[in-house]
Amino acid sequence: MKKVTIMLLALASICQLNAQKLSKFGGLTETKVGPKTIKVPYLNVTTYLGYAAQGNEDEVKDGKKYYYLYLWIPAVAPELGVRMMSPVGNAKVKKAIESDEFVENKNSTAYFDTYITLERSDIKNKKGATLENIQKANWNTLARNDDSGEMPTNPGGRNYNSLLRYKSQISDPTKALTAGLYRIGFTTYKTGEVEGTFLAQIGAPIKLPGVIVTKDITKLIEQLNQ
Ligand SMILES: [Ca+2]
Repeated sequence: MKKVTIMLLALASICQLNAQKLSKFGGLTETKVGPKTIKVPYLNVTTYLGYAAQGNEDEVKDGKKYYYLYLWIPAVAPELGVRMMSPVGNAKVKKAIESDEFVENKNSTAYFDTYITLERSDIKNKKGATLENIQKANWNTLARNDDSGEMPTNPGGRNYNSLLRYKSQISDPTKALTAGLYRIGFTTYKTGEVEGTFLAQIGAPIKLPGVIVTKDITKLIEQLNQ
């Protein structure tokens, strides 16, 4: 009897871990592994752990509160992938950038239905990345996603987390993934409050040393000038 209980407990804890288990972040390139076709994992993956809460939104658009993560891409990328899930839960990730808000709220069980956009600005080099320029930059949405079946379900068992992949379109300078300032916009699908911990990952099929991900424009400028 005792053995059965221990086995059940072990099984339950495995299930709980699996609930938030993130698979490798695969890109658009596929390869055959035996009989299976798989998406080749991105070579460069940057992870950011954050916490969104009432009142710290960056913008309100169409009744939705938007939060932004600024992303500096140091070189031409053939493709970018972005995925986000909430809450962070038990997800295990190596070398994640932990924001102060996340560290202060890491035990929070609050989560939200994510919705992401990948946007590029008209700022293409470090010299142009001044506070004034960033505040008045023009942003062009390259891709967006609400719910992805490739992501772990939320604690309610729903497929509400997001994933997008975007291939550079070199023929059009406004759609090409050249070096410069990008941002990931996130909100909840529904209008209203956004609250909870979240994990955001940015993947690229090539090594991109010097990728910066931050919520703070001042920190971004500091890091660019280091
Ligand atoms: Ca969603």
